[in-house]
Amino acid sequence: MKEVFEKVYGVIKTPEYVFKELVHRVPAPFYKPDFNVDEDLKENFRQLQTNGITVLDRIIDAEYLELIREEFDAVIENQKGSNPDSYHSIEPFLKGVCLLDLALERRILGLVAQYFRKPFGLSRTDALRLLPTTAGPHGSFQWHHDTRGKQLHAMILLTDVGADGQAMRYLNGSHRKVYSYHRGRQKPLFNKDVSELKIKNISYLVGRAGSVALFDSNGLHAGHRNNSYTRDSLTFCFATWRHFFPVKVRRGAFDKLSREQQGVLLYNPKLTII
Ligand SMILES: O=C(O)CCC(=O)C(=O)O
Ligand SMILES: [Fe+2]
Repeated sequence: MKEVFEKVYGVIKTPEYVFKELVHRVPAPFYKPDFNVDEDLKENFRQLQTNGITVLDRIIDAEYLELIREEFDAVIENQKGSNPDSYHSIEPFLKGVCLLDLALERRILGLVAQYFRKPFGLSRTDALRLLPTTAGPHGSFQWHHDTRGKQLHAMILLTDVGADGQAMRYLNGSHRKVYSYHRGRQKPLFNKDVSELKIKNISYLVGRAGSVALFDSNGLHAGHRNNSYTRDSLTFCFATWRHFFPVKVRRGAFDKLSREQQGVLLYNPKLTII
C-alpha cells in the first residue's frame, strides 16, 4: 500500500519538480558575467557543455601547488572522514589564504559563469584525502547524482591520479537529464543504470597534480576506492539557487579579494565571515 501511495505521489509531484528544474537551468536574460572564458579554455568549455565534464590539465603551477598542499595538510590534519580510510574537512578556508584564492580562481570562475549564464555562488567545499583502501563502494563512491539539479563542481587534484588510482568516473552527457520527482531525490541508486550502458561513454577524472576538473553534478558520477595510492583533492561547488551549505571565511582573507570574487561568496546566504 505504502509503495503504491509513494508511486502515485511521485507521479503527482513530477510536473512541478520538472518545471522548477527547467526554470533553474534558464540563463538570466541580461546577465553580464564578471568573469570570462580564456581563449585557451574554449575547447574545455565545449567539452563541459557536451559531456558535462572537462579536465584543465595542470593549470596550477608547481610553486603555488606547494603552498596549497601545505595549507591542505593543515586543514585535514586529524579530521578523520566518515568514508573508510579518509580524511575530510568542509572548512578549508580557516588556515590560510591560498585555498580561498584557489576556489575563486579567475579561470575557474570564467567557465562557471559562462556555463550558468546567471549569478552564482560558492555553495559548498570539501577537502578530501583518500588513503588506499580495500573498502567496497558505498555513499558517493557509487553511481549517483547530487540531487541538486544543475550545479558545477570544481575538483582540484593535489596528487597525480591515473586510471589505476582513486579516479572518479562520469557518465558523459548525463548532465542534461531531467529526473522525475523520486529519481531526482534518490542518491546512490543508479549503479544498475550505468552498468547497463556502454563503457565508452565514461570519462575518468584523471590528471596530474594541479589539474582541475569541472563537472555538472546533475550528471551521473561515481567516486572510486581502491588499494592503489593516496588521492588528495579539493572540491568547490557552485550553485545558482537553493542548494547552499555553510561556508566560513576569515575577514582578513575576504577583504583581500576583488569585488567580483566577494560577490561569488556573498551570493551564498549561509556565508559566515569571521
Ligand atoms: O570524490 C569523489 O571521487 C566523488 C565526488 C563526488 O561525488 C562529488 O563531488 O559530487
Ligand atoms: Fe557526487
